[in-house]
Amino acid sequence: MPNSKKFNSNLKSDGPSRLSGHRLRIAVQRRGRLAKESMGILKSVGLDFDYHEGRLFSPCSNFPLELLFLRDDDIPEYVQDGVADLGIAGRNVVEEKKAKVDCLENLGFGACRLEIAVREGGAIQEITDLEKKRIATSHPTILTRYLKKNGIDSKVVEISGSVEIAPILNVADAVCDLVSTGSTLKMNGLRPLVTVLRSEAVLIANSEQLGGEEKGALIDRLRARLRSCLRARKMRYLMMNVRRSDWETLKRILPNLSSPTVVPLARSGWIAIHSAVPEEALWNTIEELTLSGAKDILSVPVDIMVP
Ligand code: PRT
Ligand code: ZN
Repeated sequence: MPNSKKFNSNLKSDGPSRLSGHRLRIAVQRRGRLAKESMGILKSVGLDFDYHEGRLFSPCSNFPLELLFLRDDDIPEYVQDGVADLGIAGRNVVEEKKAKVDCLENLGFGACRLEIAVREGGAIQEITDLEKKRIATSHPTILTRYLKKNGIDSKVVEISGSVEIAPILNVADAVCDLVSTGSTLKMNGLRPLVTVLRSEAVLIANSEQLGGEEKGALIDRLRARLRSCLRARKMRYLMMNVRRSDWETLKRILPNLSSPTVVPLARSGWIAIHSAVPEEALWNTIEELTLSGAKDILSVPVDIMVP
């Protein structure tokens, strides 16, 4: 990720009224796999806007920003050309379009892999077997770059959709397509051979195109909100009651990245502990805490985490 220093971080007089003449435009997918979550993440950072099918723009009522609804393939170029200041698109599309944009944040949704896949039980067993073979893909730029880097001389067959049926139609010997669950490959008698790219939705911007400090300050504000929400999504807030005498042992179980809050209880010799823990470690932590004497454990989701 490029760093944010290209943008102005000075927020000392950043009130929306002072910046009322400046409005950001963010391009998001109109409909498709990223549309709902793109709008969802913007709502989760407190932005209020309406979305109606068929609408091109939607203004935000409580932040100087408007949404521009596009096909995902067009988003990187529109951001590159300054039609939009920001965009949300799959990393695969950003790289495929070779857009001159900065990826500001990984957004934690739209995860998939661009995989080269081959016929189950077929002659192609390893990457070197792809030499002189035809590979169908809707990502010719990324595939060509990958083949060149690995010194493999294959023929790239560009296809715009339903890449997975190319081997059945004998249009290609292998495919290079996006995979999330893997069931489409399986249904078409294909198996993944190698991962060419890992992708997820990313927030993009073109810092060269941004005019003035004000837009930079608005982008900084939006990024800070997004980071607070993305950080929070990975955490849970744990509350529990413990004997004061058990606290030294229990302290070691709670991850040191969060400093726990200790509150005295009316019940003599007992304290309440509150602590944020990573969601991935939640159950192991709860089990360890229980074994070490913690009682009345509650876990609640966290919406926002500002360090
Ligand atoms: O209309 P528009 O041009 O805006 O949308 P689109 O139809 O071109 O794209 P869309 O909405 O299908 O995908 C948008 C983005 O979602 C992609 O660019 C990826 O970044 C991301 N994404 C995440 C995926 C998948 N997962 C995915 N599984 N995009 C496509 N697929 C397809 C894949 O091509 C294959 O056909 O799903 C199938 C495989 O899925 P599994 O679950 O069977 O493996
Ligand atoms: Zn598309």
